[in-house]
Amino acid sequence: MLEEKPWLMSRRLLLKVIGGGAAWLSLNKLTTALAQVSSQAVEPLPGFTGPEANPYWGSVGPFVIYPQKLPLIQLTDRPIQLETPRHYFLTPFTPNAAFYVRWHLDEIPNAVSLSDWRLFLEGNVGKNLALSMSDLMSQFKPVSIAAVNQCSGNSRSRFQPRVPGGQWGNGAMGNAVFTGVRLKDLLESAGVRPGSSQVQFEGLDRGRGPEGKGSHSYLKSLGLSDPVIGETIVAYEMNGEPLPMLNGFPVRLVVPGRFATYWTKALTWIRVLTEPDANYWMSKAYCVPNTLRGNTTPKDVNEGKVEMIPVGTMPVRSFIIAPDGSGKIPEEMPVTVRGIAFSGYGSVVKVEFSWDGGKFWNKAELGENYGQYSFRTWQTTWIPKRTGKYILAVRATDERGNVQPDEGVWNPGGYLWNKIERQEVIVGAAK
Ligand SMILES: Nc1nc2c(c(=O)[nH]1)N[C@H]1C(S)=C(S)[C@@H](COP(=O)(O)O)O[C@H]1N2
Ligand SMILES: [Mo]
Repeated sequence: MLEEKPWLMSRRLLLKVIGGGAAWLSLNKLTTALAQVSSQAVEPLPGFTGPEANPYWGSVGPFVIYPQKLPLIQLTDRPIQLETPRHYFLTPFTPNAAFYVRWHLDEIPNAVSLSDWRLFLEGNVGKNLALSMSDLMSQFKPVSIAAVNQCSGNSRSRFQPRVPGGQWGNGAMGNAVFTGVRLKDLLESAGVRPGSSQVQFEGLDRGRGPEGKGSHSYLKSLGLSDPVIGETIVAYEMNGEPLPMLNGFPVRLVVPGRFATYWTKALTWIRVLTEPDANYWMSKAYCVPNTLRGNTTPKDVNEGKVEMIPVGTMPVRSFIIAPDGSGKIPEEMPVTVRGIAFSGYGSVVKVEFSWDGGKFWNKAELGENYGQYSFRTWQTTWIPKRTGKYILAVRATDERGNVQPDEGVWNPGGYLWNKIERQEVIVGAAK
């Protein structure tokens, strides 16, 4: 009598369940494929937690799924910090579901009932306002603007020596069309009284904040004489849809050209102040050295030589999105090199591409201009003539003549990185 082998049993059972040899064949293949997947999965993720700067385009972390979101790279879960993977930057607008997420406090709104919610205007105003969403949408003229939202700490993992804070790769940025009402119109409606200096913004999030810093809510302010006040909007739509909860539903501030620290999410209080705002988030966090490019050294910081000022406008940057170095490029094959560029100081007017690490530069073709605060796509065709390793590089110039430098910066907050980006690629024999 044949000895029953457990695997034969299960095979017979499976045949019975699935019914037929063809199914067995595909099941067999599937088992092989699964075995390959699991053997891949046991390989550890690459890391960058040593003294060296992160060499990868993005941050390194697990992919996680949060409500209304595609899988994004997790930096921390309390507070939530999620980075957008590189390939979402092939298009000028970043899908809402792929848009990066950054909060500072852990009690964030999970739901907001629009029947109860109001936007309050208070402080040194002629008349306090409590506006419902329908007031906002019906009493004020809607405006739309394409604008880049970038965290001041985007690319912080490049800093040498390393600095504390979320170790972002390049994906703490995104571009969207925001629709809402002008901050100026709201302020006019409430009536800003004489003697006012700044406007403060507060969202619904609460929490302990950094240990011992006494910062129960995230408060940011803009100077009333700052020209950006005229361009700032209170947005209730992002890419034609309500804002995702994690990106600030029901409304958020959009401060074109400025770093996202001012783009208050779940905005609920707009407060006109008579004194400059000295709260933790203005005077301690998000400050940069008052030097060229916000650059300094650990030594100067330690010796107390550095004057710190709130971070402001985003310097010019550009990125190579494809090719991403993950595959070998065949020799002599035309490659479309693609990416994005932006600057908080004005439209990007030139993007240059180099395939020799930055010795020779050639102008790339610019994509459509969606306004000076938007991502601008660029592309160029490159035909690698020889096999081997190449270092691709990209450099953008804005209308004010700002060009990306080939030096990094260093400051204790890990802000304002805008060094020329490089991408290594391998070109192999075509056959
Ligand atoms: N209410 C509130 N708004 C906030 C923050 C916050 O912690 N709370 N963080 C700011 C910072 S520093 C960043 S980088 C952006 C992130 O915007 P996003 O999550 O929509 O990408 O939100 C800004 N607005
Ligand atoms: Mo940020």
